[in-house]
Parts: sequence; C-alpha cells; structure tokens
Amino acid sequence: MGKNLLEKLVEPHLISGILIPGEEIGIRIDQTLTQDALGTMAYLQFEAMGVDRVKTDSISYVDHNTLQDGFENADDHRYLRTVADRYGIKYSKPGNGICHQVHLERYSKPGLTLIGSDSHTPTCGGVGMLAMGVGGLDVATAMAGGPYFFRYPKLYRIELTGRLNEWSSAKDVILHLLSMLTTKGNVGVALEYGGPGVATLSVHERATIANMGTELGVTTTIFPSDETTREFFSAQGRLGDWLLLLPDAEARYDRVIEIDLSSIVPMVACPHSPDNVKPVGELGEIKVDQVMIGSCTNSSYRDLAITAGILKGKKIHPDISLGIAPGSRQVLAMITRDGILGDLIASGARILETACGFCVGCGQAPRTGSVSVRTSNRNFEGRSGTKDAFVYLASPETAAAAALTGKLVDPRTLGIPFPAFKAPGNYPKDDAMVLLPSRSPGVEIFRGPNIGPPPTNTAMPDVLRCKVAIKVGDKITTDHIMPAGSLLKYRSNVPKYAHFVFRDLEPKFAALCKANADAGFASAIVAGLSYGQGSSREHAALCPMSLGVKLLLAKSVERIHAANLVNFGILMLTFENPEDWEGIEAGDELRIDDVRRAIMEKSIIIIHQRTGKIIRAECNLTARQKDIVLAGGALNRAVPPRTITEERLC
Ligand code: MIC
Ligand code: SF4
Repeated sequence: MGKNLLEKLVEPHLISGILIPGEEIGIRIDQTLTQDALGTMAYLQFEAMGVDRVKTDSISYVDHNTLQDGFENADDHRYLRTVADRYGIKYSKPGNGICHQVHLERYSKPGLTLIGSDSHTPTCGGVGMLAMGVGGLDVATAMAGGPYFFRYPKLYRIELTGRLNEWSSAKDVILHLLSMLTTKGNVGVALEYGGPGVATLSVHERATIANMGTELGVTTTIFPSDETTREFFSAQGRLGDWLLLLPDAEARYDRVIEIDLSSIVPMVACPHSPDNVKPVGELGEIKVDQVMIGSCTNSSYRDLAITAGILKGKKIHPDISLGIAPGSRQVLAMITRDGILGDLIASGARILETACGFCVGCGQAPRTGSVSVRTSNRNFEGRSGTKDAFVYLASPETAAAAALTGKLVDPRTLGIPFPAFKAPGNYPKDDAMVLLPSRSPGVEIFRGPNIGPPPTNTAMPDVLRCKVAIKVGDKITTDHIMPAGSLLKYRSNVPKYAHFVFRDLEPKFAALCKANADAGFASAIVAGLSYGQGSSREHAALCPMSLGVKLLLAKSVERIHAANLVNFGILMLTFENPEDWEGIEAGDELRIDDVRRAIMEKSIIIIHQRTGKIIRAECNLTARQKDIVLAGGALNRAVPPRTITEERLC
C-alpha cells in the first residue's frame, strides 16, 4: 500500500506511538514559531524549564499587537527580543509582517515539522510541511527538546478537479468546504489536498486554503510540494530548501471529498461564524460600511495585486472606509516597486501596518451596528472590537467589489475584465528585520512591570468539589472565553487578564470563582458542543485555572483548547448523555469522589449533583494526559526549580 503525505511527514519524525487514528503519538519538531500575544507566556514557561538553549530552529514574531498604546506592548517586544537573543531564537521585528505570511515566504521547508503558538500555523501546509497550531506550553516543551504529542488523525483527501473561474479564488474554495464540513465535528481529522486541480493553484492560494483549515477545526492541512512549489522556492531564492513531496499512488484515506474548482462561485461567511456560508450573489442588497483587506489568510502579493487591478483608476464608494494591511514587508516592498501601492492609495484606501491589527480587534473597530467585509478568517461576534457589528468574510475580489459599490455584490457583476496576474519569478529578499540571536548567556533579559511568571495549579485533590461558575451553549470560542483586542496587552499579566474571563457572557465570572474558592469549592464550567473553537490562546485555560477552575464538563471540546486544558491541569470530561447538559445550572454543586483513582482507572466518571442526581461523564485522556491532570498541570510535572522571580502583579 502506498503512503499518503501525512504518513510521509510523520514517519521520519516519529518518537513514540503508532499511526492509528485516535492513538497518541509523539513527534520530533524541527521548527517552532511564536507570535507576541502568546510568545511572552511561551518563553516564560521555557525559561522556567531551565534549559540553556533552544533545541529547535525557532523564531519569535511580533505581529499581533503593535499598537503600543501604553508601555505594555513595547515592554513585551523588548522581553521577546532579549529572551530570543539569550536562548538562540530568531526575532522578527514589529513591521516585518504577520508570522504565517513571513514564515511561508522565508522559513517554510517541505518535509519538516513546525508547531506554532498560533492556530493558523497550518498555513505552511501549503508547501508540504506538517504544520500545527498548539498551545504555548507545547511550543516551550518542543523548544526544550521534548516531543510534541497529539492524537494521530483520520485523513480526508480533498480531491480537486477543474480550474477556478475568474472572480472566484482560494478563499471561496475554503468557504465552500466550510459550508460542507462546518466548524464543528472535525476534531481528530487532517486534510490532504490532491488531484489535478492542485496544479492550477499558486502557493499563496494553497496557503489561503491551508490557513482556514483551522476554522474547520482540523489538526492540520497538507498540500503536496510539486513543480509550483519549486518555482515559489526558486523565486524566493531558496531552491535549496525545496523538496519534492507527493503521495504514493494507492495511498489510503479515510474519506475522499471531491471539489470541482470550476463550480466554485464567490462566497461569503455571514455573521457570526466562518461556516455560515452563502454565495454572495444570493444575499440580496446589503449596504457595507467598512472593508478590510489583509490578515494571514489574504494579504499576499497576489491578493493585493488583484485588489489593485480591480480598484485601479476608480474611487471607492464615498461611504466606505477601506483599510489594507499587506501581510509582510516583502509584500509591501513589491507593491511599492510595482506601482500597486499607488493604485490602492489613489482609489482611497487607507494603508495599514503589516500586522494582524484589525483581524484580532487591535484597531479599525467598525462603527455601531455596521457591516464590515473582511478578508480575514474569523467573524465571531465582537471580535472586530464592536459588539454589534456584522462581519462578513470574503475573498479580496469580493471585498474590492464591496469597496467600489458600497454593497455586498458578486464581483462578476462589476462588468470589468478580471485583472491580469502572473506569479512573480523573483521576490525581493531582505531579511534585515529578522535579528539573529547572539546566544550569549550574558544577555540581560528585560522584564517590564507588566510581565510575570505563569501561575501554576495545585494537584488534583482526592475528592473534587466544584460549583458551576458558568453554563454556556454550543460553539463557545476562545474569543468568548478570553477576549483579545484592546486586552491583548495583558497577555503577559495573568492576574490582570483573568479579570476579563467570559467578559461578555458573564462579567461576574472572576468574582464568582473567588466566592467559590472562599467557600472551599473549586469552580466548574459547563458547556455544549465544540467548546474552545478558534484561537490557540492558552490563556483561555490558564486564566480560568488561575481563578480556581478545575473542571470542564462539555458535550465536546476542540483540539487545541483540549490540549491547553490538560497542560494547565483542568479535568476535561464530556457528557455520556448530552441531554444531561439540560439538568445543570450555574451555581449547582458537583462532586466527584475518589477522583484521582477515577481519572487513572475509569473511562466513565460519576459526578454527583447536590440533588442526588448522577451524571455519567466520559474521560477520554491518554495515560500521559492523566498524569499531567493529576499533577495539576505540565509545569508541575516536569519543571526544575523556577528561574523566574515571582512578583506580585497588579
Ligand atoms: C487569532 O487569530 O485568534 C489569534 C489572535 O491569532 C490567535 C492567537 C492568540 O490568541 O494570540 C490564534 O489564532 O491562535
Ligand atoms: Fe493574526 Fe488574524 Fe492571522 Fe490570527 S488570524 S494570526 S490575528 S492575522
């Protein structure tokens, strides 16, 4: 039997386990990436491990929060710079671009493994890497030389045939797939793209598709590394990094989904979920106020060149605010060189910094009750920074059409020729904004007053007594649990950030947890399906843990968040009978007797309600994860004496 791409990538890196879907495996990690919003915590955890130098090829990007509205961001950047210098990590300065775009351009390598403390790390799957988004503690462990553990996924082959029509693009392909598979129910699945249609897609288009595999909730997305990939590496001056990587004939897949590219029409994801997808032409008249083009999904040279081709020689609609954030300094240099920037400015666009910015609610919040069309990947309620805004996700083509007409329209109705575009044969190569580390042990690590060590948990007691601090429904995202935007600057200050857990769903959450702790109870969260969708932000586990949460009881939990809960010692159980969710309310008491033994020995754990009712819950942890949960988190288990001064933070 031939091998699929997943097997070809995993086998040479396998350290433990067997390649059977659902089984936990450990793999060797070649590269790690972090971004500023999660990087500080990852490096604080790495420091706490007492290792002298990173064991992986590692890079620290500063791209998420570059607003610097106060000292906190700038202090974080300085910490990241000095810790990178000290431990042997490359440092990509603010302004160099969004981690996934820069990594694809300058550091990706087919055949290698990459984990990143950002959920869109699979973007580099567009060139045949095994790239996965994980929590910061998992990145820290890999940097310290440890394996990365995950459950070997089922593999779906997405068989692409045909060719995209003009005005339809990669974003429409992944929105189409989201409409089929939705954002829930894909935990434990990976996607491999193949078929004759792959050759018709450029590397940047493949990266757009791989990027938004994250919204499906899959473990990773992999494209083959072929002749198109070779041309991309050659144009980047990195032919030596290229490797041919194709699946064997007769390779095995758990499911095959066929997509005829020629049948794809321009799509949008309507508020407030990336899977609420409709063909844009079927929406009826929707007036648009703001258009934002950029983010790690759609900010490549190709995307901005097509946008400029549509806007060239015209003015945007007077009621529209159009913001454009190029994905990297390389993209910015190219659009400047080729006159594209001039065309965008002349049309009335506002040129934004090469950073995540608007995508994560850092600036460009739309006005009250308005409609914003964005080329980014998430449109969760409130993520834009405006709670009652309506965000539609679209391709650059559809976004440009909205900017011109002031409405959500099918770009084919513009009645203009589709802009000519040819993939560049030569990209400018200037890596001056990536600073190489000195690796000197003498480097002094800068820690501003907002930066403090990650809190640790206590070991699991023998009897777990909890009070339910919140009960939530289905599809609760990490943006609901731990909002970002203007709060990003508190990512390095867990005691402060923890005040905002569930800010918009239960503003009293932190106070309730404290009251529970004062009364001798741990706190519990009760949730519906697909809890923890979205970001890899470990703060969505770390901050609740710091408030005394010890139990999550849900109908189902998403992959990265589940791993983060384990890493911070929160017991994660799922209802055996999902209807039992109905019978629990906020404030209820839950008790698990002899919980340590139950975790180790039982797959069904009995939870006693105060009313005398019993709930049966599944404990689907691996032996390694059970050890971690009993210890109260991974840092308690494997860490030598702490090297960071414990300080009281405000
Ligand atoms: C996001 O898109 O939500 C983020 C911000 O990039 C997150 C990371 C974070 O919360 O810092 C992600 O996707 O992992
Ligand atoms: Fe940045 Fe947005 Fe991409 Fe997250 S999704 S990495 S915030 S651009």
